[in-house]
Amino acid sequence: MADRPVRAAVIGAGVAGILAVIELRKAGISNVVCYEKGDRIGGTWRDNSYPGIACDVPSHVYSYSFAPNPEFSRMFSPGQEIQEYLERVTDDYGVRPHLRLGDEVKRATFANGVWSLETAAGDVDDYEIVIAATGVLHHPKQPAFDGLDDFRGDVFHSARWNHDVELEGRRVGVIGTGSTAIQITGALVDRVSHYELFQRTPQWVMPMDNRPFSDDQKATFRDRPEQLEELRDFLETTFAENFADAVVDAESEQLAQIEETCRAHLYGQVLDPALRAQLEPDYRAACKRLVVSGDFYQAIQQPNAELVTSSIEHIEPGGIRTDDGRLHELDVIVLATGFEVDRFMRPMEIFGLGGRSLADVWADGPVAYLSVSMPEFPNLFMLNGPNGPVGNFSLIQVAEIQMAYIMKLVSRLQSGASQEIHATERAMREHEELRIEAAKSTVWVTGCNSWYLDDRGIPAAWPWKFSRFREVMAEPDLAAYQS
Ligand code: N01
Repeated sequence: MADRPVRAAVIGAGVAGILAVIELRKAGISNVVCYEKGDRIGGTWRDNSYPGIACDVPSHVYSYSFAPNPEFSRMFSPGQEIQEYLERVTDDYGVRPHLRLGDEVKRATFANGVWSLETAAGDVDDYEIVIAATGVLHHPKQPAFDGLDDFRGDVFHSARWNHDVELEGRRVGVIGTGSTAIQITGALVDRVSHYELFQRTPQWVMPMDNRPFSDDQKATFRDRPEQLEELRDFLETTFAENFADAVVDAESEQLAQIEETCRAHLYGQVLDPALRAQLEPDYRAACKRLVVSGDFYQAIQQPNAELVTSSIEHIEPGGIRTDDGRLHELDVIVLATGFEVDRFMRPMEIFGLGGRSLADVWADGPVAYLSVSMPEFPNLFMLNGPNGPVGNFSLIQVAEIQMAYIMKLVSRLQSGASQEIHATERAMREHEELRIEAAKSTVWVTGCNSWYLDDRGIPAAWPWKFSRFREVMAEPDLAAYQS
């Protein structure tokens, strides 16, 4: 019997949204609209253009399995290259005609078997299926520093870099020591007259050897795709075994090795005992999201660089006043202060069966069954949704695994085997209980504060090995679904 025609909406044209369009089309669904509030595709890679931006997951893993890219310049490629790669995939895989750029979805309401999506422009369109690919690190977090508005110089968030602001020869202060600030430090110190890094909490830094691929290597990848595939397999396996599996077992040997590597990195690179003491965390490596950098320690020791460890008291017209009474005079302040990580699809208003509101369901924090489905929100699926594998993972790889799973549910909708499919309340609750219990063995709860932790101090992440993620996501357990 022929599949019934279904219409699908994808919200967001970042790495996951582009993938969703490709996979829906591959399954014969041609009526696909991808809404993107920005004016370009790319998500994170469009929004983040700060100096030094690179992906610290190896590029050949941080790329689509079906679209290998022999041209990546380095093991860890710069952000611009990733954006270009995504633009190319968008063209090559026919995603472009499905895009509605600059079109923000404000509301989604489910009634009579269809989702009605309402955009900021006031358009309303109906779809049987909605894939939310709205990203995780999406809404910049701007702490309310007293006096920030009085600052005479320029100030902007790292994810909203103002490229009109001159940096050469100026005094620049960067607030934060997450992955972003560490990358900025390496790229900016040599360009500015004076550089200050405002650290609230020190970070463990994993060394990174980021040599370029030679022309010969790239030619081999081009001519012998099986070699590139082998490299990808190797990187995936080593990454999962040595890192992803280590962080979910705080007692693991691999984690001890990561800690040893980070400590040796610090002690090998920073010889001044006072500075080293300021840079040495008092919590376990990878408790916070592990920072990876080959140049941070050298950069922060440059004569024009300073690590500021006194707390920020307030900001005034001339700069940042710290609680030791000192005024740090600055021309530019960069807020590398992270993201509101619990937003996901919000602030979109989403109403499921019987007018059930997502805002109410998520009032105490975002929750979903296996990150992809929520009870009473039929035929709405999420990519990189709540409590999935985050952190030092390839979110492209994660999204591919989730999308393959979602497509198995979608095929039931296409065939008519199901009309409305959504996880049961019971399945979601049972999954949550197991997840919260398993999180107790992870390194994320060993005594640090991080964006992984939700308001209750529970890691909002997948707390098991990556192999378990693959196993569970291989085939939907239909008993966990109402359909
Ligand atoms: O943000 P963060 P990020 N006063 O939340 C500090 C991914 N990423 O943009 O640690 C003073 O990690 C805060 O201090 P503390 C990656 O997953 C990937 O750097 O909370 N300081 C912290 O130091 C990463 O984890 C790549 O004490 C304040 C910093 O701001 C995620 O994005 C590259 C403050 C925020 O760090 C987020 O990284 C870059 C305040 N009021 C990012 N509020 C890749 O390579 C916050 N801070 C793939």
